[in-house]
Amino acid sequence: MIAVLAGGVGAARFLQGLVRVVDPADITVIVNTGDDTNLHGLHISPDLDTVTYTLAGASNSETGWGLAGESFRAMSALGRYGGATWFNLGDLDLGTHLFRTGQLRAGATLSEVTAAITAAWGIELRILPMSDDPVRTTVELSTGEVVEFQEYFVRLRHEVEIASIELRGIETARPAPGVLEALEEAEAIVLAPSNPVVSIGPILAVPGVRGVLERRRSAVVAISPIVAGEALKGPAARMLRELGHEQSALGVARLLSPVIGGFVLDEADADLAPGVESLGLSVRVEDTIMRDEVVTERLARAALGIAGTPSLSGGR
Ligand code: FO1
Repeated sequence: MIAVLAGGVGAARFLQGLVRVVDPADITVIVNTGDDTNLHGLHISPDLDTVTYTLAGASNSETGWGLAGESFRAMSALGRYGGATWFNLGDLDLGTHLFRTGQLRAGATLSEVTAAITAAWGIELRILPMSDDPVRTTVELSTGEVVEFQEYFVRLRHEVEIASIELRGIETARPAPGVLEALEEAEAIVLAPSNPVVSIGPILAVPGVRGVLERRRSAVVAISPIVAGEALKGPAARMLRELGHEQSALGVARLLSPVIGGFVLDEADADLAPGVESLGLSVRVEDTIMRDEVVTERLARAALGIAGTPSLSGGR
């Protein structure tokens, strides 16, 4: 079994390649819930939904989030009343939020709701939230103002400088059922190419998770979400810099080095390989720009190869 720590869009793209290499029934994805938010009385789990919709082949491929073929009639109706419309919830997407919110209110756990949603989409991989307890990533801007993650990412379009990140509720959050077992049993654990601070970070911060990865680091491999100093999507690069880390793939390797044994760099960063190796990590240099599923499949094989599971990666 392969375990994957996943955020949103980049992780979902990677998983599309992984399922071409590993039987989906042998994959457990542990998804960040720090991006979750409550809007209009609805509980929204963006990373869980992005992974689910993408693996169901139903996601909006331009944006990477939400559903293909969406309409936004409910949002325009909401706008009439002055409701918040900066977070675009499509009419079909609202079906997911209505179901999840109703189930949670009726006493179901986030894990139970997630299992129902992924089953309804016919997804074979096991998709687990990192925790069933509420964790909310908040961002302190350099102005001192503190905003919830989606306010920072969407309403402010992450065009503001940040001073710090806080994970509200993380101290009392328990790993969701199956999370620690999956991390203990996995032949390989892959940190998908997601934002190391606000996507991978919250998962590592769930009490109990970091300890397992530290102990099993030789089976853990990360794929750099930063190529030539930039993120392919989102604010990961500038967040690294603003939080005092080096804004490069080497900066990511350094940040993750206590919990990984291997690191996949993009070809553009081949010159950083010696620096990554000096952290005690084994390195693979690959094309990590996931423009299509062939590239993504090869990336998945490379990641599994470096984690010491060549058998699973098609005997590369
Ligand atoms: N991202 C945006 O940039 N603009 C949006 O209006 C937006 C709406 C949205 C609705 C549902 C959902 O699941 C995700 C949505 N996202 C939107 C993406 C989301 O903010 C990010 O994908 C994650 O939080 C970061 O990984």
